[in-house]
Amino acid sequence: MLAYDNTSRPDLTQWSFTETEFNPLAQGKCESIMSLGNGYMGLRSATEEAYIGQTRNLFVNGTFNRFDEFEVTELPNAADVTGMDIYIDGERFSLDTGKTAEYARSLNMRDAELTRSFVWENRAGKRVRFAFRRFVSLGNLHLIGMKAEVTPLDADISLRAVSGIDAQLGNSGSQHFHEGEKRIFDKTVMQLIQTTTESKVDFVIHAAHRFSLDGQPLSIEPKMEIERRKMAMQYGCDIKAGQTFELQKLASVHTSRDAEHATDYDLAVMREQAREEIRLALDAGYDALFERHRQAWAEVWDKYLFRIESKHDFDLLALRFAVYHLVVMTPAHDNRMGIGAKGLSGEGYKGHSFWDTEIFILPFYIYSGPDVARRLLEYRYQGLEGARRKAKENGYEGAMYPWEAAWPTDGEVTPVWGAVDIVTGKQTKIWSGFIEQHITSDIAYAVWHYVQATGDRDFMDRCGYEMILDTAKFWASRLEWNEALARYEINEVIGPDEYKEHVDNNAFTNYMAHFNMELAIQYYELLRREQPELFRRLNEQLDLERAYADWKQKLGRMYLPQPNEDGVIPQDDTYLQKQLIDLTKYKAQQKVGTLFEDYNLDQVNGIQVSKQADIMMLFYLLENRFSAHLKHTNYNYYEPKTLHDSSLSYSTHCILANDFDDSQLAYELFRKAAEIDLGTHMHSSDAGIHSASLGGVWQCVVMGFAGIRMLDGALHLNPKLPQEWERLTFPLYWKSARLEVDITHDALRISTDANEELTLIIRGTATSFVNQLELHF
Ligand code: IFM
Repeated sequence: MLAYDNTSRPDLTQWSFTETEFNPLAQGKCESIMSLGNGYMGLRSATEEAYIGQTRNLFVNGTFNRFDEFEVTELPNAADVTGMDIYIDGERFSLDTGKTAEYARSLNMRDAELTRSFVWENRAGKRVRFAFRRFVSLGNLHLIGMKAEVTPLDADISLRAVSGIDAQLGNSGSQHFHEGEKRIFDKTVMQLIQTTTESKVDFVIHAAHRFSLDGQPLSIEPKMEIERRKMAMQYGCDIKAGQTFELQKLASVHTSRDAEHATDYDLAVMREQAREEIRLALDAGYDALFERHRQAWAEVWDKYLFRIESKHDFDLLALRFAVYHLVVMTPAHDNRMGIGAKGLSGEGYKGHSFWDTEIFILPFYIYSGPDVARRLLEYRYQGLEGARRKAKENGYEGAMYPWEAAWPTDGEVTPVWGAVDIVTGKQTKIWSGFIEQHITSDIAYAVWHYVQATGDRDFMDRCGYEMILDTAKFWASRLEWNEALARYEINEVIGPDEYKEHVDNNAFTNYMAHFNMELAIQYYELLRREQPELFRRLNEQLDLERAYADWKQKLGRMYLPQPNEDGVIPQDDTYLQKQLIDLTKYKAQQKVGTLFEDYNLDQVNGIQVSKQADIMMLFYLLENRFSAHLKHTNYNYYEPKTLHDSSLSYSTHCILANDFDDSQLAYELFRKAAEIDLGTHMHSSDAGIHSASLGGVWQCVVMGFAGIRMLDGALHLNPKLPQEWERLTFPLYWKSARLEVDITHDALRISTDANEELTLIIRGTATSFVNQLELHF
């Protein structure tokens, strides 16, 4: 059970949510949605004591390893430092036994701290209050702080705690680490050094404890244990009724992938520095370390300062939840890393990056933290090497970005085999890595979007032109000439709607490829005219003059699907001829994917049913190429056939519903998007949170209800608050000026420190101002 209000901490209203009952059968939910992290590492919030059904995960961004040649590379699950077994009078504490009262596990997003407390009664009837706290530091990216307080309420107890570093875990059975080296220093500091088996990334993990009784420091002689892939310390203490015993555990993680070791790496130096760091952390203690972390988060919330005044407290909570996880999952510290489709909160999608980043998450950073947006695009720039290799291997030119990406130079890492085919009993083949190709133009689009909004010419010169020009080269080589129809086509693809495989002329793919080439033509001409030296260099590198002639020749003859007599744009060549079935049951489903309980993917391919926004995504990204009427007609055709089985679907539909002035529907769709992880479905997040959908929640608010859009290089605002809301305020970066936007039903106020005149298009009218703008509707 989840509660969204916080009665015991009114200061945390709309900042925290709580699990009010421990459910051993639904541990994945809170492990994921309450996961902690700092972009460097992500820690799933599994309980200290072990239960069947839990998943203990600690991922360090960028540390990909390939188990063997039959699997693709993935983020290895590092050794667990959070496990702790507590024995009361010899009985192992577990919520599976005895009685539990006053249970609450909360994520305080303001301070990024996980807390858990309850009163547990053991078999002998002794009641003990437990309180756990935990954070993954934003002040020091390598540090994890934990604290456990144990207070016997009505009788003395004897306590034993076993706590250590456990590397006996893996990723669903795959073990990514060599056994490694273990040592305990001064009966205090545990040190584990392990190396990944294929990528040879060294991990140095430390953990150490300190204790107090009723606030007085306590020294306890431990019993030490070292076993295979595991080490632990055992501590014992007698506690009188009413006394509080506190155990603090500080842990740290360093790897040879860390940016500071990129050029000058020496394991001996790293382990010594890390050991010194944990010693200092132990001296400082949880509270002091937490204070530094809390201040770092206060700066985050200052930077992304937004407010929603709504009839429903849930709405602001949901936006904060989205931003909390976006910060936790994003490697803002290192441009060699991307964002995983599940962030760093679970094994799902193996830590790989998809178009989720560029199309769903990047807009949040473009408009609220452009420095981070640039780093994410630099990651893709470094990925050009793998993208060029993929193009070559497939017989194309230029850069063909991988559908799933890991370390920048890895190239394509999409696995080949997936879920069971209910008809054949075999595994279903995952075709995305071969034929879901729109990612290439999605990345080019993102570069263009970023530079239009920020005006970052330096990024364009260093990376952006090359990315757009080389991706356009890929598309030109990818086009197929249809002699009978005298046009260029793109056949045999998967579009955004993954329920349609091996289709010809997916509208989204064709239009976006066309956009990519069109952009390349414009940039080619601009560079040639205005930056001859850069042009010369890129021309030499990419053979641009030949490519330009090719683009010019092909662009005008490219097939862009047009509306039929009913005004419906065919999603692909055959979609509109496929079978229509009654989808009522699946539209009303309580969990995603129920269609596959009745059909296999081959059969689904033959039905007019969609997984997610496809043409709708096209309307959103290239919105001024289509009329409002056409968009609405197509929405009415495709939405009833869309099961929103991908978490990427609701937010796009929400934004379009807003554009159609259906603000009630838009609000309902916003809620659905927000509830994918934060809602009460107890299994939707088992494999990790849904990164794209969290970016989508932010987009529902800013691109949807505030109506922000970048069109033809201008910033448009078309605010339409839902009836439930009174007010919306948020920061917005536009061409390096920071704006504070404040929207109510009858007014729009914008303020900025930039002393230059700004021109924005507000509800269709160009409006200029310096510093302040106030408009009443
Ligand atoms: O990128 C998405 C895709 O659109 C739908 N399936 C899941 C992927 C990762 O989130």
